Amino acid sequence: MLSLIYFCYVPVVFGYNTGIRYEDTSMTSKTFEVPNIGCAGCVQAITNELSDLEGVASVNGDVSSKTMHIEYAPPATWEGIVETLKEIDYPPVAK
Ligand SMILES: [Cu+2]
Repeated sequence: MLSLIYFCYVPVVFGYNTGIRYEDTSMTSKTFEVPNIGCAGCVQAITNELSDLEGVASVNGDVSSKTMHIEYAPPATWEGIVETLKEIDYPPVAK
């Protein structure tokens, strides 16, 4: 009986935690083009730099479309991300 209760509660607890996490962080996702992307190494360099920023949750890129996708929450800001991209010579353009 005890084990049955345990199994019933596990999904409830996980679902609850996930819900709270999404409410507390106002996650923003943005897709943008980086014309200077020329190969997978460029995407990797951008991914490494942006992943180092505090608040950045995920970075993905596609070489053929020269497109990056980022998910972030405070303290990361779009302005800060743009600033970082300019510093490493991969300025973004608005889609
Ligand atoms: Cu490259």
